[in-house]
Amino acid sequence: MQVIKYAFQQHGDERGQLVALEEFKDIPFKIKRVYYMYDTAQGVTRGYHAHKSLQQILICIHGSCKIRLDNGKEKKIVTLEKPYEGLYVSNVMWREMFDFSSDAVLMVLASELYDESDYIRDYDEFLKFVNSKDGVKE
Ligand code: T46
Repeated sequence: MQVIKYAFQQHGDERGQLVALEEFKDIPFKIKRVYYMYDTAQGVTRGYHAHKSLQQILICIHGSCKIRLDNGKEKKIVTLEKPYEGLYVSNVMWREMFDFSSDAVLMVLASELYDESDYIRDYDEFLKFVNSKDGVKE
């Protein structure tokens, strides 16, 4: 499994840092939605689902957290701890977010509007979806 972690350009000067993200330039899709999570209780794991179509970039703009990615065949854990790093999470990828620091703010740039019907929240159903896609040319 290939993990795509972007290091965004930082526009730094004596005043501090600034990161600018533009769709189709820094982000490989049109950004239709932005959401973020914070005040995550210690020990909590979020996610436990995949998406049929949604693509996202996860950026831990403050603090740190870990992301477990699972494509149905392989699992990888990625740490996000820098505000200029972005993790690309493709569709058909099971994700779990955990180990949030108490000050973590995890921001997500999403390719689609919120749509509950795009979620696969059952792991066995996810594996079936992965297998049904094998051999299908996209
Ligand atoms: C994902 C990971 C990284 C909305 O009303 N609009 C939204 O855009 C979102 C994302 C959520 N919600 C509501 C739905 C639930 O009642 O907010 C509540 C919490 O959502 P959820 O339990 O899905 O949150 P996470 O942290 O498990 O997952 C979220 C995203 O839903 C998901 O797409 O990939 O973050």
